[in-house]
Amino acid sequence: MKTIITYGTFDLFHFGHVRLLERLSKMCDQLIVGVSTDEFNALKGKAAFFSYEQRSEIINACKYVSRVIPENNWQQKAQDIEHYDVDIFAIGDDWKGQFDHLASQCEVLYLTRTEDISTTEIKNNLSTT
Ligand code: C2G
Repeated sequence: MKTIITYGTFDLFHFGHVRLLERLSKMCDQLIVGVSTDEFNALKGKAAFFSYEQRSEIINACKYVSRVIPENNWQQKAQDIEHYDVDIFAIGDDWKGQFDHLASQCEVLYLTRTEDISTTEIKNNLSTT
């Protein structure tokens, strides 16, 4: 069974997120998503509109996702890869090069981001209407 893991905040779930998860799901039998907790988001300097519980509920409802786990810190990826017997770590190419060190444990894949959509853009557009 081929397993892929990816991580993110996934706030205001949008088609950019969906297309990433859809592409990944087609490459594996099991897609695990680490959703950033509110505490970890604070470390990332991000303030999500939806809470961790709400964002996790939304990701869990996505048909492309097999399992949702909390992302509590930067360091857990190595343990998660071992624990879940992950074949591929994947993330959008806005992170290109940042996780190459995981290549000692599994394949590392950076997928192209979807153009013209981001949680920040959504928030900015809504705040000006
Ligand atoms: N994404 C995308 N296209 C977009 C927006 C986002 O493909 N238009 C991808 C990102 O590249 C990422 C995932 O969707 O792989 C989640 O994006 P964010 O919620 O912004 O995640 P981020 O804050 O980058 O957190 O340890 C990794 C971090 O937790 C990643």
